[in-house]
Amino acid sequence: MRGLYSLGAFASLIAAASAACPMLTGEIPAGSVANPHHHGKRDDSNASSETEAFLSEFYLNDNDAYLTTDVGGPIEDQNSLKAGIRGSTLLEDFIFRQKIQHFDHERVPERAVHARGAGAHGVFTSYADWSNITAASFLGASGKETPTFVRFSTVAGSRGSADTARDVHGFATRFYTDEGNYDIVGNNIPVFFIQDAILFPDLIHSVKPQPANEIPQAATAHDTAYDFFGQQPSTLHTLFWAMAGHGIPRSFRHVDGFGVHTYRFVTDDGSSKLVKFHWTSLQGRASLVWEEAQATAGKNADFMRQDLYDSIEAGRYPEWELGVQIIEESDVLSYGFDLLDPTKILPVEKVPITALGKMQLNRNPLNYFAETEQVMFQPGHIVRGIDFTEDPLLQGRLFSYLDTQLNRNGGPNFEQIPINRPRVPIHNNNRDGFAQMFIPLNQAAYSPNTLNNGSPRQANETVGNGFFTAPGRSADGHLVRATSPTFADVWSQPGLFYNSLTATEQQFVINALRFELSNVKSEDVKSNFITQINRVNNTLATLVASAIGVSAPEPDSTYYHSNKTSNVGTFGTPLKKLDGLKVGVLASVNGESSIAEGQALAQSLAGSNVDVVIVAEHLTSNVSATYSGSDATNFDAVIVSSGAEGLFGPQTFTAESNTTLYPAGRPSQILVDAFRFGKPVGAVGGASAALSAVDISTDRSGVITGDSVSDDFVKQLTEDLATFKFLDRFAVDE
Ligand code: HDE
Repeated sequence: MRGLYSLGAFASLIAAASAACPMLTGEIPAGSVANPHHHGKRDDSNASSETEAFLSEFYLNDNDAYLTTDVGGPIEDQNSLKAGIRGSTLLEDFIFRQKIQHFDHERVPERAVHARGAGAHGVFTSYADWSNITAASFLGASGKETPTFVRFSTVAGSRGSADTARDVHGFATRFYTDEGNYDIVGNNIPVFFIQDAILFPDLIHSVKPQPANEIPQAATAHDTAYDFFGQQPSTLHTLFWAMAGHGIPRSFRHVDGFGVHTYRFVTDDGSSKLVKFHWTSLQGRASLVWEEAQATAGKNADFMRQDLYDSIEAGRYPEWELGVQIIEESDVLSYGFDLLDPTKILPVEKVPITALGKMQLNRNPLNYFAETEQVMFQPGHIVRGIDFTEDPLLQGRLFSYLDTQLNRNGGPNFEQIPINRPRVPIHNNNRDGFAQMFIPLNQAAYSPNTLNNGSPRQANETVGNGFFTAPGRSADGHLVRATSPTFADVWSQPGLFYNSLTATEQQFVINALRFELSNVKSEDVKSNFITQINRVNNTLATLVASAIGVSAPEPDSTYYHSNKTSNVGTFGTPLKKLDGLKVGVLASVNGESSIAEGQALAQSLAGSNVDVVIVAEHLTSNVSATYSGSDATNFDAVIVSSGAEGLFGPQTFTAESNTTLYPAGRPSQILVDAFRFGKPVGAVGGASAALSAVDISTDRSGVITGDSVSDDFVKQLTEDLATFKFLDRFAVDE
């Protein structure tokens, strides 16, 4: 029997929809729509073409078409129907009514959390046959490709909030495997704020804007958030990660991802192991600094979605390696904490990461709403070979995602939306509901049945591999409402994280907490929070307290230790790739070789996939940005080219040198801000006068000068871009 929910059924549906008016348009057959995004160096792997073939069934193309109503009637005039040329408009105008009505219903509820995000399609390739550790089919052969879709997000802000708000970042991945959809709904921080899902509404209510005035947007810097953090110290570990660079990444391409919970891998023969998932960015980790993130939010609220979109359009496909820490079931309590506790990391020194495969994101969505907004990730989307654990946070999530998605979609049929549909046929007895997209033919919609020859029947090894729960799992015990004593120590690991940061990164955490708490009004909330972080580290607590008018706390040393782990910061390790980084060349249309130097630099950096943006007073065929439209936040490094030096320094503020083309002092501001934000800066030839005009010493690290755009100059700039941030520009408390 043909798969009930096969593509064929959809093809005809879409053919009907896309032929705006066959009579008038001459028909647009389904599947004939060219993808306007065929360019770049997207690999033509099987999985990429599978995505193209699958999604193109649903494209709706308006090329060379006449307007119609939703039910297909041609529309020949776009004025509303009026009684007399000056009105009123008539209620009988169904064309008007339908158009306005559809518009009135365009919005669906945004996600309760993670409302702001950006997505992309990709391909996952397994490095090997991993059937020794999991029966998951997408990990079953070396080189096996599986289409994916990823959505990155912030958590607290609403859908229109700024990308660079300080926050945990979502990293949700869907694998369209040949045994159904599998989602890893993870974050860029490996731990979470709470240990029991029942506290999730409390956590989110506390970090969302204050109830009375809906202030502040996308920020934890307010009373309710710190009240909760101070009362619920399990939040501290995640909060510390968010206050460090992880809360303000340079881009989605520069974050790692984590499954957070411990999961299970199960083999065909039923043996299971515990695993923790890691996505490691092959671009490297990179972060903004706080002032830069704040400025970026104002200058370009779309900073991170733009970066992801542009990188993919340019064929610079970001990549991540998927790895797991593998732990014996019997070791669940062997590492000094409970692996079921999602507020803990398992240090890589204890269990290293085994790399399983690689994901490349290589295709932008063609319609934000249809794909990125309508993708519905669930921790419960699981496949054979992977299983849950008893982590009480995970258990609660298994309920929440489907539940909230029912609310967002008005019914259960959202799994039939193109971005959510598995790439395998669906057969079951689920029926009806709002917006059912199929026409089920089976008259015996129940099981067992004889009238449809027992179909659809249970999967087994001969007709399909069925999902199974790890046979070794068991559960018993008294019914209790309690937290396990193995979850009790919530202070040691924030300390482990903090100890493992460089001095400057520690200072960033201190400064971040000072900033956040200086926005808190309640003295009780401030001092309660200091009491909690004082259990982590007395120096940290004292330094934060000193800036917010709270007296220095006495040491509270029960949990103090000097243990460290590695690889938890965002600074200090050079980037692995420079793809998509931007160098701003501050030039002048009047400088003789100013623009030519920018072009030379562009040529030299093209091999590293670094973009050069030439900035000058006004646009020309060789100048792509103006001083009025530019800002240090647009660039990862800033170089002044020779002949532009006259635009820098105090003289910009004199009446003679003032110009209406850009705000007074803008070129200097870009240079100074780039330096303050820790970026490489430099000057060619006589433009070093620009550096001295703004008091930037050429002795400082990350300050590059040269007589010309020589090989040495380019080499230094390339190295400095990989260093990314020069931390000696930031003061540290002694
Ligand atoms: Fe989520 N989370 N979450 N979360 N979460 C949602 O589901 C929830 C948690 C994460 O790009 C919601 O469909 C509860 C941890 C991501 O579409 C909602 C708990 C982690 C996304 C929900 C958690 C996450 C969500 C809102 C505590 C990292 C966005 C819309 C038990 C491992 C996915 C939706 C996307 C979204 C509930 C905790 C990651 C309300 C109850 C831990 C990346 O169902």
